[in-house]
Amino acid sequence: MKIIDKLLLKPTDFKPSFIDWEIKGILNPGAIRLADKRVLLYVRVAESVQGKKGGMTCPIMSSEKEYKFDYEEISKEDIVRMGRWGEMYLKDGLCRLPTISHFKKVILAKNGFNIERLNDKPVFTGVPGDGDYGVEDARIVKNGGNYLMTYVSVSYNDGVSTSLAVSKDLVKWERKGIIFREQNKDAVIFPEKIMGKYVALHRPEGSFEFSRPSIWISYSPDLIYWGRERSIVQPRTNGWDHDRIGAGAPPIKTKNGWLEIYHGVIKKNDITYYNVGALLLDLKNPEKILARSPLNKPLISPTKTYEKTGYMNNVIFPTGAIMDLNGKDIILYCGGADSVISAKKLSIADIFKSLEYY
Ligand code: MAN
Repeated sequence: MKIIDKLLLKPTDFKPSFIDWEIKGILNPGAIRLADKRVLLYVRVAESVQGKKGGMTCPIMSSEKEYKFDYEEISKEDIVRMGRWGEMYLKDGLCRLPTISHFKKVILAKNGFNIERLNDKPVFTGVPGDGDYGVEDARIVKNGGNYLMTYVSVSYNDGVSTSLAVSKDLVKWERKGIIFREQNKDAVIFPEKIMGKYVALHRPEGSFEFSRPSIWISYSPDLIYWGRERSIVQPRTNGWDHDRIGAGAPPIKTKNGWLEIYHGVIKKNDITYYNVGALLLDLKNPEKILARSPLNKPLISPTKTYEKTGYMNNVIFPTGAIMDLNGKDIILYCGGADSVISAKKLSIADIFKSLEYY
């Protein structure tokens, strides 16, 4: 498959929020084409604060209005073990993150590849009760007259949930709170209602694991109350998407069906890989899977240096997709190794050719 790939953004392109903070990653952006055809990204900035005596300092949002924090000091003695992302599992059974994230705005030229403007000011952050420990992985879609943004909110009482914010102008966001409760990530909303309902894909996770984390569908009359849920796409035994999967970018409408770009995870010889694949869902009934990237052939694998090495090695994580102005290609915006953002242009015809049809 021919892919035009560009490393778009990296931590050194931005200034940390405070002088004693450090940017660990610029990753997993929401993307939307603006009315003037330029492209807006909401990039996730993950920052860390060095703790005292080898421990960790966890900032916790303390203000509705300003980017201001209280700090939880975590001493080395309190940490029982560290997770894959450096999450700290503490003696009292709770977990804390090594980074806190917010969104910054980037404007790209019409071609989706050239940076026109970077803004160091946070444009969307957690607030107390909605992302006390930050907001992550925006997915932005236009539905009717509204821009809808789903994002992971990591909160003191509500854990790792998915929240929704709605905007008319991509400037003022109205927070609607949690729409998919913990633990739930990778939620994307379709760009239009189907059979009179809003439709979302999301990825709940439980600790009582009968099944591996999969992509679920959910419907809503009003964007607030979601239901009629079921798992519609599952990880596959012996596939590149064996361990867990999650929706990537909001679905794109094509004449053949909804094109959904998703990520799949597999651990091989103790190394974890995040690959990218595609799904084609029926336009009228998105529960019906028409086609999928084959078991042995993801659409894109982490082969670039900036996907193989970084904060989390071997990760490509697509969260944004827009149509190229030629109407034939899509441009994906992906996190690379949880450290950087790349833009990748692929032809939709090539994607369709690569799929296995059911
Ligand atoms: C995982 C990773 C991190 C993220 C946390 C909390 O550990 O996806 O990037 O910060 O979950 O959502």
